[in-house]
Amino acid sequence: MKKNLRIGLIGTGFMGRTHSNGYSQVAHFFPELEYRPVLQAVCSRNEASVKAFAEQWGYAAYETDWRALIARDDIDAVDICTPNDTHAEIAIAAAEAGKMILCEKPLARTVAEGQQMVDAINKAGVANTVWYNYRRIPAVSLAKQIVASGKLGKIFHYRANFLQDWTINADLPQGGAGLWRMDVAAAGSGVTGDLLAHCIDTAMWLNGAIVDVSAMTETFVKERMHQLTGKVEPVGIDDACIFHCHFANGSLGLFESTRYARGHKALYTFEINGEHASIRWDLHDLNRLEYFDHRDESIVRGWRSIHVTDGDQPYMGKWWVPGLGIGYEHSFIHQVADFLKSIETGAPCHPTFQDALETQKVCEAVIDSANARSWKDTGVESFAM
Ligand code: SOE
Repeated sequence: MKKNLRIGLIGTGFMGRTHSNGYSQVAHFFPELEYRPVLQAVCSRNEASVKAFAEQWGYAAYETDWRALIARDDIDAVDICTPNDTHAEIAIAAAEAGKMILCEKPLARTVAEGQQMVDAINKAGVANTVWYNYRRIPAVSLAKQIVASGKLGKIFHYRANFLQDWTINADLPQGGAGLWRMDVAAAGSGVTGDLLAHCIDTAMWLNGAIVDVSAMTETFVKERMHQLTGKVEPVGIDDACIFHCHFANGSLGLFESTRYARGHKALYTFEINGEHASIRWDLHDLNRLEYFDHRDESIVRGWRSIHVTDGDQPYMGKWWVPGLGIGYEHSFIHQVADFLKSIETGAPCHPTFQDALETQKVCEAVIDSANARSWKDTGVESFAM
């Protein structure tokens, strides 16, 4: 007999859909799990749209006030898919109500907010996770296995990019529904919290703590019309950010993110160079992991492209047959599966709020470094790998 995990989802945008799909699919592909998510209630301020969302995805009920959703005693886990400025308030209230919490990335706008969230979940002792979903793309999980096996040897370099081009138009307004990522009050930062946070989470998971950073940021369009006030207002987010850093293991890191790279929609790539071998990955070809091993016989030595679709590679035994790929949405299904498993075993589901707070510390040090034009220590002492 399966146990139900009754989900209360807050926020019905892009992420609300990816998570709902995760809950809907997980039992089909991970039938062995003891817990099964139940789409109990969804919440969003606009009644017509939340009602339509509930019908479309099969939620049993809907609310238009998140406090009402948290107050329901038929909800076990609260999933926060709202803009960043609401994460702390909702998460703290959910923890006080004894709910498990799944929170969209980044954890918060600032380290101070994130720390309050960590304190709240620690006090309540509730299960928690943050949706840094890219870890759970099978090729990225395979990269983790390869690094952990020591095949790369001593690591020298970690390099990552996350490039987009959707904000180049100077007439694009800032703020409000769909565009809150452009408003520093709602988002906390621009590409640093939205995109580099993903790269930092993956990087620290694969290569350990980032100890200090030197960054530069740029805001290419200085003023934009604010959708909520109707006025032209200064833009406070970073449109682009480049930083370099030291990892605790002695390797050097180089990171770049922008929303002004014409032609790139969501190009997340990373490369790791070690003493013996290197690996690289590209979100646009997400089923593949590139691997180069200097120890190969010289006449056949070269970059090999591993199609990560075999049953003995991470997560792939759950899907089709070898050779057939999966997509972006599967990373969320995998995170739901891992969260359900963690409830079963009592082990944490990484990245936890604490892990995401460490990522937040790096993001904040990056912004501080760019503003001060100087190196900043991150304060990250260790990272759960
Ligand atoms: C922004 O465009 C965005 O949707 C991020 O918010 C997501 O976290 C990233 O995965 C894709 O891009």
